[in-house]
Order: sequence, then C-alpha cells, then structure tokens
Amino acid sequence: MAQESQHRQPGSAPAPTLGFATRAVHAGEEADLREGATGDVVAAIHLATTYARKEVALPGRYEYVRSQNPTREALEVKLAALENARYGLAFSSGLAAETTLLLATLKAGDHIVAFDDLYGGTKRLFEQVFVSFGVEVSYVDATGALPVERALRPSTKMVWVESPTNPLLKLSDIRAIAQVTRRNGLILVVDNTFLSPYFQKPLDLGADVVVHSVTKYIGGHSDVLGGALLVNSEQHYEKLQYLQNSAGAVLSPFDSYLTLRGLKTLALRMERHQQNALAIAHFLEKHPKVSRVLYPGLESHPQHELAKAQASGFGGVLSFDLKGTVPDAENFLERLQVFTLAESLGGVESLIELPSQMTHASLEKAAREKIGITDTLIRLSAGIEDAADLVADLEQALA
Ligand code: P1T
Repeated sequence: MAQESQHRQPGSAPAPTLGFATRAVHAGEEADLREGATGDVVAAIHLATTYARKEVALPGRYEYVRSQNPTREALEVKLAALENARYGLAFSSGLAAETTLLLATLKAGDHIVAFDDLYGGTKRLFEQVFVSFGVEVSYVDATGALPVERALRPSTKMVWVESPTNPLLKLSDIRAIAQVTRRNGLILVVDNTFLSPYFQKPLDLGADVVVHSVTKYIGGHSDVLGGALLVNSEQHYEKLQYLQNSAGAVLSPFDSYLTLRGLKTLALRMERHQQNALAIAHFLEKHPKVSRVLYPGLESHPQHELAKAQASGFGGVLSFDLKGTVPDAENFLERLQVFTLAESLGGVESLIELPSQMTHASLEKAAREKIGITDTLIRLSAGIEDAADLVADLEQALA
C-alpha cells in the first residue's frame, strides 16, 4: 500500500475495496516502510511553508504550502476514499470550498438552480456576494426533479442541493435530479454535510461535486473550521486545484491533522449520533408541547422511503416546532443543562439553536416563513452523550 500511495496523483484516492471504517482509519496514512523513512502510523503535521529544491528547474514533490502540503494531501486522499471519489480538496471553511467551486465553474451571466432550503450562509454567498459578479440564482423546492427541470434556463450551469437540508431536513431525490443534470449537461452539486460520507455518497447517486462543511461531522469535535470538495472528473479536479491554489483558501496543516484524527472515528460517531437523534425524535413526537418533528428517520417524515433508498442512515440533526411564542422557545433553550445553546452541529456535544435568530438570521423573515422556518423552529444536533441524559434534559426544560 505504501508503494501504491507513492505513485498516486496528489489528492486522488485508492479504489474503495476496503470497508468504510477501515478506510477511515488507514486511507492516506499508510506507513512508509522504505529505507530511511520513519514508519509513522499517523500522518505527521508538516509545518514548513516552503520546500527546498536541488536545482532551479527541478522542484521536488512539494513546492510551496498553498499549492500542496503532505498533511493536507493525506486528508484529501482520506476524504476521497470515504466519498468513493477519485479526487478530494480541502479548504479553510465550508464557505471557502463553496466560493472556490463557484469561481472555478461559473462566469457572469450563468444561472444556478438551488434548493430553497439551504444553510443561510450559502444563500448569503449566492445572493449578497456572487450576485455582484453577475451570477443568478433561482430557488425551487428541489425535493423532486420536476421543479428543478422547470426552473432551467438556457444560461443554467449548475444545480445546487443539500440533502437533508438545513434546517428543515428535506431530502432531494439525488438520482432523479442527476438524470436531469446529465441530460442537460449541468453540474450537480450536493452538500453532504448533514449525513457525512458514512451515511450517503452522492457521487455514487450521480452527483458531480460533493461539498462538505468539514467543521461538522467530518471534524466531529467542534475544534476545526474546514471545508472540502470531492469530484470524479479529472477536468473538474484540475480546475478546482488551480483555483484552490490561485484563490488560496486552503486548510492549514494543523487543521488537516485534526481532521484526519477526527475522521478515524466517523463511523462510530455517526452510529451514536443517529441512535441519540432517533431516541430524541421519538420522545419529542409524543410530547404535548411539540407541534411537529422533522427527522428523516421518523416514519412520519414525508420522504422516509426516499431516505432509506438513497442513504444508509438518517443522521444526527433534527428540527421541531414548539407550541407557543418566541419567548417560550427562548425560555426552553435557556433552561437546558446538557445541550449547549450554540450554532453549528456534528460535534460530539449536543448543540441546540433557534435558526430564525441564529444560523438563518441572514435570510429575510418573509423568505424564511415561506419555506417553513418559523420563528419558533428549533434545530438540534444530537451529540454522543447518553441518550437518557439528553431526553431527560429536554423533558425538564419543556416542563
Ligand atoms: O461554517 P462553514 O464551515 O463555512 O460551512 C458552511 C456550511 C455549509 N453547508 C452546510 C450544510 C452548513 O451547515 C454550513 C455551516 N452551518 C452552520 C454553521 C450551522 O450551524 O448550520
């Protein structure tokens, strides 16, 4: 394996012959047993910003840290191996990954068809930043292919979905939408942050690009800000790599190391996140003060069958509506003891928040309400604590 990794193209993954958990531990970090090598069993943190060469015209494997760095490269290989992708690229945040992707693929006048429920920061990037460069966006209910197909224009270049969405936990029928994008020569981007590659592999379902906020489940410990792009097409990879270096929003060696470390337990963590989310969802569904619970793992979720057909699990995030007023919701959130009132998700600790005032506050109230983000909608990310403690905490705060 060590020999094979020496000849692989930077950022490219080995064939996915080993199981997911095995790849999560080993891919990108095969010990180098050649003479004189250290045999490290974990990728080292390479802090050098530049690399010496013997001759002017003869650079070594690495030239300058922004272009590539051995620690980031190990992470890019591991990420690609986990998403069944040929190539991975790591960035300094999820939004940096998104920005790089948009810069690499779009020009003024191009049009994006996007899911109307997306992370607020992604919508802000489209509407407040890329609009200045002449990029247009239409939002549709991208649960199925028909609304996407109807929104296409001659200038459409890209279809952008999250599945499940943030914060309403809607799903996109990725296979059906991929047929539309293939037929029309468009790029299908799937933000896979909520399920992680452990539960869903959008490239296998027909997507062209997978986006991650590495800050969430992939890092997994609320101590890394990072992003990633995964692709199969060499042409896409070369463009993205060019922009990764030219725009410069790369992940640092230390954050790459923390992410490599976090990924080794991704399979274990995702199972526990999901187990806890299910226990919480069942508890909330029966509670008299809760009017609706949104979680793809519940049979009451309108796309529960699609969830089972395109993913191997439902993840650890759910949203729910409290009966009552905004002050009631604030009281509830402030009384919790085990849950932490904070933005973000996907860490080992359970987090809870009010999207209308926190993660999705950058959206207009009317636009929020139109798609169902009410003022009292609460989103929670189940951590890996004991389920009984999480349920008891919700129970006392609701009482
Ligand atoms: O925060 P950053 O690493 O830049 O990732 C942005 C991002 C992209 N995609 C999805 C689905 C996300 O949820 C996020 C970030 N989301 C939060 C911070 C949040 O609390 O929802």
